[in-house]
Amino acid sequence: MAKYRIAVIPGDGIGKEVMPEGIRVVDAVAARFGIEFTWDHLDWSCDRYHSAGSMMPKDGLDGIKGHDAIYLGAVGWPTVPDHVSLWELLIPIRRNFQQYVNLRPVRLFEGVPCPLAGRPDIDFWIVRENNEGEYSEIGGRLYPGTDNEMAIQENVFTRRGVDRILRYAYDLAQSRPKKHLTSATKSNGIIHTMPFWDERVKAMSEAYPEVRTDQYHIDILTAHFVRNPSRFDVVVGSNLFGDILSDLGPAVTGTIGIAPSANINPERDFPSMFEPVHGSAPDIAGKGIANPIGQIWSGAMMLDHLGHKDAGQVIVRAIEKVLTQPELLTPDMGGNATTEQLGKAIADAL
Ligand code: GGG
Repeated sequence: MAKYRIAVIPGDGIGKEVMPEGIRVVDAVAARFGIEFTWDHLDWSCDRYHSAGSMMPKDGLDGIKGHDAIYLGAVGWPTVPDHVSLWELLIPIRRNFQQYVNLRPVRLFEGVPCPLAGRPDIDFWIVRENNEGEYSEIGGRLYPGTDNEMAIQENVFTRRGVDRILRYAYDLAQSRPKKHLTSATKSNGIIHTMPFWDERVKAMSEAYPEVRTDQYHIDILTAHFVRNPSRFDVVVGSNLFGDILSDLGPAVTGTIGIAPSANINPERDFPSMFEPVHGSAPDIAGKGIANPIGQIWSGAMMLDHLGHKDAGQVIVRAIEKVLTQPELLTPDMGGNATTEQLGKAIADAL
């Protein structure tokens, strides 16, 4: 029997509500496929920040580096500055474990109310660079409290970092029927890092002659996401652009609540991490109405990563089935179901 030890970080807000549903569904499919999961629950969160002074213990990463994967809910709460909660928890995990690929599927499911006319066929992947770029600690504040006060933030784009995310995105595009890659840029305004990004895209494209490459400035690209999302196949972007696009993509499919993500360490020398795209949603936290599908689908991506593609696909098919039943939709999809009702329905539909 395949056995896996998973570090579970429910985190904050609705992360604590959707995580039990993710575990319920993964455990249910695991039982069918003869897989055993041991879930090690960690209290790393803003609550811990208040009680113990930090989001996670100092030696926290050492404690989980031998786990097979990390299953995370959501991070952030209004009582802790967002840059503190992110830089003390999510970003150290992504960086120390070299999870440099953030893979985020965007799909319109039957049954989910879509704001776009004609319900276009939407089924593409966003590949977000996850370790460098605009998410950089290089910079500082000068002359605080004076009229000359300034904040400086450096972007970091390395050839190694850019090439490895482009290679991942091109490999993915090459494996898909449409073989189409779109690069997000802004080289007209950001005159050092973005022309460099574009140059590396051009160089990488030469190694993938079958893949059709195009590129758009991020501003018009967001417009195309809204006006014509079915044109996309694989979209690759820097850390910030990928983050923005991967909220916008699911939003045009009706709800960000269903969107999953995988923070992947492709070399597999450290655990990868699986988390919904959404955050802790303080506005609905505690009400039991959060959509658990982003968490559950992230569990399917975890199974896929661990080598159980079939088990992951069974979960996705159960999600497809349940979404066609209006009485099982949570409020973000226009229904009245609770987090638990939807999670249980997916487990029953496996
Ligand atoms: N489940 C994802 C989550 O909690 N995200 C919080 C957030 O602000 N993430 C920013 C990022 O992914 O860079």
